[in-house]
Amino acid sequence: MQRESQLLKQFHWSAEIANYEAKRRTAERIAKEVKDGQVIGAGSGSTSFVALTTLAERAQREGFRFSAIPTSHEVAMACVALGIPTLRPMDAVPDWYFDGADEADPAGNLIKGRGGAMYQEKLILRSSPKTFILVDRSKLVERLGTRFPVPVEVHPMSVRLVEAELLSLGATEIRIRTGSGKDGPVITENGNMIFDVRFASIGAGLEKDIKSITGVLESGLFWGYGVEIVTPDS
Ligand code: ABF
Repeated sequence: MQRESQLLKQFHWSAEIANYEAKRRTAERIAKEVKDGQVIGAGSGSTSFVALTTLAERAQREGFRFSAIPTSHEVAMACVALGIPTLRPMDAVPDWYFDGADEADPAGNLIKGRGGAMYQEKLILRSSPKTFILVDRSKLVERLGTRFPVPVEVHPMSVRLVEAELLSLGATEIRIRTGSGKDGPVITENGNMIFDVRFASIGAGLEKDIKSITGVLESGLFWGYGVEIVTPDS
């Protein structure tokens, strides 16, 4: 028998979860979607973590199993701790996907990537026939960019080129994301850096323009993917 890992048994979300009750109510709305044997794309962030826990609880209570394709190492660890088998994006197509977001506009366009996992998140979203985006009312905005910048994942060799190209696309502020204290740049799971970019306006076409810059792996702008927005009271 496999030896139990104390470390994994102890794994839990690293910080207290803000607005837990609202996140839990949102999670309950999608927990009823999961069926025996399904493969589910599992997003990152605290809302997704609550959703994953809620799904796992339902499966355990009702005696069925599902697998997850996690969008980050952090979510993969949560899956292991919750006893949910994991697959990689190249192993399977998800039946559906859930994730959080930083901003959602009335058309369901999104800014994501505060956790730096937007490449994996977009890969799984685009592979999935159905996506639920779980947000509280504070994430609903009239125009994207109201509160959050657009994260852009950049190969370190290309920072100078990408900066220049982003400015020519109308960027008004570009910051390299850094860790807290004296830490250097945040490095993603793909070995890249993140620019947090403000634009005077964000519209259709910007996502593709950003993506076409040599050295950009992906951005946290999700435009026109037809996601279903789920709120605690929707
Ligand atoms: C992921 O988690 C990211 O795309 C997004 O930035 C973040 C949202 O986290 P939380 O649910 O904790 O606000 O969905």
